[in-house]
Amino acid sequence: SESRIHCAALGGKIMSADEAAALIPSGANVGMSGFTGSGYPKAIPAALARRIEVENARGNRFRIGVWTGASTAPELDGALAKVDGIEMRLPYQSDPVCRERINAGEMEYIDIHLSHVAQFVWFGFLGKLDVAVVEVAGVLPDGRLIPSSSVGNNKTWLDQADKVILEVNAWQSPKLEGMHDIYYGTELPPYRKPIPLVATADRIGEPYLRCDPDKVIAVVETNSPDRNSAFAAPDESSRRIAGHILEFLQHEVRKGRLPPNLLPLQSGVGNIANAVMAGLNEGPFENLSAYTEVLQDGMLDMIRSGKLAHASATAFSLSNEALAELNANLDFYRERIVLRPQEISNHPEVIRRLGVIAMNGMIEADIYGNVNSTHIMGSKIMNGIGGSGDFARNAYLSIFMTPSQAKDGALSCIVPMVSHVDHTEHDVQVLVTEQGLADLRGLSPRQRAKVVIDNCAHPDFRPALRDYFARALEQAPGRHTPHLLGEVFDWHLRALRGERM
Ligand code: 0RQ
Repeated sequence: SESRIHCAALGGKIMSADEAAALIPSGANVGMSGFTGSGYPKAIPAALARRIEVENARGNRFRIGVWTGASTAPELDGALAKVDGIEMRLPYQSDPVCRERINAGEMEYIDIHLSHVAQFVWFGFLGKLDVAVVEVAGVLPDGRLIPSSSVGNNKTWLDQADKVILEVNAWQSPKLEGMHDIYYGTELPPYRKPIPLVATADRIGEPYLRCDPDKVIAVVETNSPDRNSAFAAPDESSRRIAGHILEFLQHEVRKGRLPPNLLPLQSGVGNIANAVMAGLNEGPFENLSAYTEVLQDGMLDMIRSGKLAHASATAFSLSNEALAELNANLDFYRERIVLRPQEISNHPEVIRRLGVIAMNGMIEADIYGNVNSTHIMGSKIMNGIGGSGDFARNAYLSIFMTPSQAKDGALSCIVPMVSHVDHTEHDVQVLVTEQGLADLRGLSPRQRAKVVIDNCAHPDFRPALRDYFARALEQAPGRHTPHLLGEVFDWHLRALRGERM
């Protein structure tokens, strides 16, 4: 097959994944590409894991820091976590092996807003980035890089790392060229300028990643697919959640608070988010746009049907079938999709300016509207905050959604007080479960509690929530946000004992 590496200076650095992995020292902070299962390096993490296993067997502790865009795949997070090769992981993961290590206290993990990562590295807040390992779709004669199926933090990794290792993946479509928009205008304070992006389709940068060829120490050729995320057909609960959201958006249009084609949509990961997109695809709205971080199957369907005129994201997260559809029609999709660095896709300034409608999943919400997106029973991490905070805080409308119950009805996802807070009551405007939708705008805490219990809680848990709230109103020392501190976590404590909440 024809080589994707058109730069003579880099052609001489082609080697095997094992040879490249041997160039990464223990203790290094490694910035890897990858975002929600796309565009991650396919060969070097596994080679590194093999090397780590050998070193560990010899009694030499070998661990690295792994920084990424967001979640990756079993071949990266899973392989390195399995051999206990990760000292520090940031800013987001969703791998079962990784999660187990973190929750066992065997791996450090920092859960960071995705828009913060690049600037924290530039500010020097996270220490030195030693090596970048970045998957690309090709190399131009002058050394510039054609980005892969995600952009994530790659620009920052390539700029900040002392050494760069490239994986050139021939499996990625060459037609990705031209889809990306890499913005190089982010100066550091106090020299920052406004980001000149005023519509989702705007291109403000260039289609390639810059890379100093002198810093490249290895180039590895691969030919491997991205991890696929299979989506379940929307279940009854997801369809009802989607239905409530659609009805609400139509209501907002009638009230004149949203234009007929809405405002740019952001949608999180998972089956509920996908169901909402499926609902919108059948719904009455036309000429929609998206300013989001992950582009799932549902949005691709909407682009194909013409409902969604344009989408801006930082990565794809597609099923096998959707990926095949994308790659077969890239000329069509390239006109309608732009992939940006995550510091731009998730930038508070841009999200606020565009007036994004943010829709994200949650683990639990409390009666006053605080949201927990990350922790099971207050201490066990699930995935991470990801981009949900970037969007929720700055959105025109911030919507959080979940089924009203978890674990076959043993747990209520509406509780007196969340066991961990990711999004405070100040950043949450709408809560949705299959039971209904709570519009919290303009409501005081006491008013919110009533609406959240009546509209969102499962009927089985409503009496206990009403009882708690009534007694808190009577007995709490303050009547603004009434709580009974002595019993507020009894719900979670019951669950931890294996009882029904
Ligand atoms: O656990 O798989 O062990 O049964 O939590 O729950 O219902 O499968 O929900 O896949 O939509 O994920 C918040 C995790 C929801 C996700 C979260 C248990 C439940 C199950 C998952 P099991 P579901 P989803 C942009 C936006 C943060 C990042 C984000 C997330 C598991 O949406 O990671 O928003 N969000 N990014 O059983 C105990 C409860 C529970 C519970 C659910 N109340 N108590 N366990 N579970 N509710 C994308 C990026 O940023 C990259």
